[in-house]
Amino acid sequence: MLFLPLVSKMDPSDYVGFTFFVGCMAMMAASAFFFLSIRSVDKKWSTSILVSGLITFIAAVHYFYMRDYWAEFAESPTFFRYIDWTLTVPLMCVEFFLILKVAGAKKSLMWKLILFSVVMLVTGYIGEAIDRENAWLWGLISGIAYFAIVYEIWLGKAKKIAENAGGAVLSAHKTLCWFVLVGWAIYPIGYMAGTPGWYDGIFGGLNLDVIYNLGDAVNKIGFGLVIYNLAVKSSEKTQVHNA
Ligand SMILES: *C/C=C(C)/C=C/C=C(C)/C=C/C1=C(C)CCCC1(C)C
Repeated sequence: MLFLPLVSKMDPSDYVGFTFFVGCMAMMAASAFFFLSIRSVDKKWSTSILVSGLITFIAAVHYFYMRDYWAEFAESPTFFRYIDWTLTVPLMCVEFFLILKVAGAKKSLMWKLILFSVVMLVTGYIGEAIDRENAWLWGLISGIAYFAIVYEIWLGKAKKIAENAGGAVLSAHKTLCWFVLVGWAIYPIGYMAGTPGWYDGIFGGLNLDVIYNLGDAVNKIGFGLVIYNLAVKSSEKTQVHNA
């Protein structure tokens, strides 16, 4: 029988591999934190915290594979990366819906955000893995879908619902909006660093995977912590009311 090692040898000077390794650990630790926090918040927030934990847990498993793939082939694990995103980014759209649901958000808002995010990721994958010649064009289409998400949450219906809700929900919504505008903008930089195009001279020297790994740590763990904070804050309030 063929013996397949579970752990590949890692070069101590391989800083890209290091970020995969640390990313895997950070995602695991965050998952444990979110899962164990579920019972300490109000019941109405438990699903939101659960989804935060699922996002980092799905990422942890993918990072385990991506770390190994990188160590074995010294090549970007594009396929695993995009499967990870295709599962976790729609879940982040679900998070927007879950926190606004208490203020009367409809499911159609969630599906709209999910649809935009799938368009964003599928076109990004085509540009990165299939039609690299036209990476700039696929990146542009992906970018338009990204801006559709930004528009919807910053200025569209989601914003109105958040404003009606006010209080902790509004401030959590605002923080998540900033994550999408600034935190998610890290990804197109990684894309431009890793695909050929007119932007080669600007981002060509950077490593795509290091940028994506940084983006994932900021966005997946940070996003979850914002929701955790909202849940804890508004659970405290209800406890005071009950007392
Ligand atoms: C946890 C993973 C997250 C939050 C991933 C987000 C990914 C993006 C916002 C990717 C966006 C892209 C563009 C806006 C244009 C170039 C192609 C992409 C897919 C890298």
